[in-house]
Amino acid sequence: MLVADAVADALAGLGADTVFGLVGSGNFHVTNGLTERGARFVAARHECGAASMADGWARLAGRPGLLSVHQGPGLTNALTGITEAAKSRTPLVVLAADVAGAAVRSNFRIDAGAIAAAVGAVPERLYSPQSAVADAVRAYRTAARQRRTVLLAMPLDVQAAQCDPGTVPAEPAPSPPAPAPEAAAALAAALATASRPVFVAGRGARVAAARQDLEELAGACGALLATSAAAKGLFRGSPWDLDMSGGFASPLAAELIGGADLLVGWGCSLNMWTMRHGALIGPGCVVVQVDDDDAAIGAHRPVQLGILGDVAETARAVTAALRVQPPASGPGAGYRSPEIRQRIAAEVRWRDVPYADESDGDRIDPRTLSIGLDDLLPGDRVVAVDSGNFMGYPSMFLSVPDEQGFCFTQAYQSVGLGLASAIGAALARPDRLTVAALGDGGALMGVSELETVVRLGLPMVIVVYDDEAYGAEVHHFRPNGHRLDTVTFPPADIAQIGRGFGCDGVTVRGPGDLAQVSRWLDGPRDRPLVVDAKVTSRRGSWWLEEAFRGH
Ligand SMILES: Cc1ncc(C[n+]2csc(CCOP(=O)(O)OP(=O)(O)O)c2C)c(N)n1
Ligand SMILES: [Mg+2]
Repeated sequence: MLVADAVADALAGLGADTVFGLVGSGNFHVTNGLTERGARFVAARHECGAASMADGWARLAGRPGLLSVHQGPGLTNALTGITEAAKSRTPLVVLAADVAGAAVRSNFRIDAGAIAAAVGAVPERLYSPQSAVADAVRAYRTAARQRRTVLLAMPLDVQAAQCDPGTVPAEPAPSPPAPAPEAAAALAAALATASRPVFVAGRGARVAAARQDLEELAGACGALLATSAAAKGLFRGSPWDLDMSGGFASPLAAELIGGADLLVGWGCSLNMWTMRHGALIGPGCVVVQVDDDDAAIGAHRPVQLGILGDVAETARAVTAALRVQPPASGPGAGYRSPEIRQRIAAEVRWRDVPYADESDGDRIDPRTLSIGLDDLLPGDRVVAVDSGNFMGYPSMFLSVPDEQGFCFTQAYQSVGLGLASAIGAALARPDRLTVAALGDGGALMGVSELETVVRLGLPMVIVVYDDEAYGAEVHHFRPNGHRLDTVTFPPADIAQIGRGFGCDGVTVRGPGDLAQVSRWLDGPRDRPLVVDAKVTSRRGSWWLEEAFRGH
């Protein structure tokens, strides 16, 4: 069998059924091999878009995504999306064609392994025709089991050779790691005596599907519940849900998290974003971190207790330990009181925080826009957000039904990945309406994938927070009186650009214009909708200052 076919065979046999990419001669056979074995191929218009589609898809499908690219420029074009996936621990296999070993002077030659290592991906390679199937299987299993982005370089000479396909040995997936019993007991003891415990659940809680176990434990010790942005929506519907911790926390959430005497990060790195550079950790607060990755514990801030273990396994073990030594204040007391419950119900949502609407007839206040959209768009939605000054508005004002309703590709803080990640998310969750929230800069950077949205017939709403600028830079530098002509642009008719690609396009300058969005929602939704929202930009967003402190 041809190695390219044998590799496709092995990957399909492991469950790979969706592959994103852009096909050149070097990845033609392996991509066709996958489709011949029943996989769906999604063609992107730029490799970076393909990478972000695979990333968004894998986040919501909960399985490794596949990305197929041509050697050389096909790979380098994809690098920003690959880097985001690697930093987010997205399980992803990059099928990257590579030049033949002897093609020393090929113009396509780059050091694929060095590139993978440089951006935090795992370098892998089809080393020989005989090892190719084992190499591909190892790449896929590393992605799936270690949640890594793996770059599988596929030299053309190896791909074109013959091999004995053999069989892929079945290997049951290892069980998630349980915590040491003493560590679980120590956390139970801390929770039993805490007066104001708060749980902050991150990506590790999301991938461990740990909601129920965490809620049970939180109920037993009276903890309030929050998430990092990566796990937004995890506790949706709980009366004790504070939504996101960090720069996007509402004033009440920040107050209650800041008042904790015990804070437990569950699969959450407690980084500068989630903890506002430590400002959300009150004086004397004890910090505990639970993670299945030893290196993550204490990496961003000192913790008094670190527990190595899977989030769900650990939550269950601590709940069991707490039964042996229940809280002195009685089960379920802790931070939970009728007054706090009432305040959370009335104040924790950003849309319930009073603000002075700055809409001026020509441009709409981004908060007013987001609240208006939150009212109009069906609740069963996925919100995918690009990077920029605008990014907090959709993140904070658009509610999501659960942790599968938010796609936040911000680990690399790159502008321009939002639309493509929304395409991946939409393909993973066709049962939901996908909303891509972009800035005008990110929208125009990733605009080639508008054709993909149209071609795939995705009923997507693409909202562009259009301030005709790289707003993040404008607001960062304007206060010091710098020249801003490098970061400001003349108006662009983004609705018309959308129509050019085959979308419906509407321009929103005030709340009344949102009726056009209602009409689209009431219609057949047979083409995507681009909403060019001309937003006010009198001031920088309040989370932006926080962000620039991290530069
Ligand atoms: C690929 C990339 N290039 C440049 C930057 C620096 N940068 C951060 S935010 C931003 C502005 C993005 O503009 P836009 O999408 O319109 O969002 P806005 O800030 O205006 O809300 C830029 C250029 C980046 N983060 N990523
Ligand atoms: Mg902008």
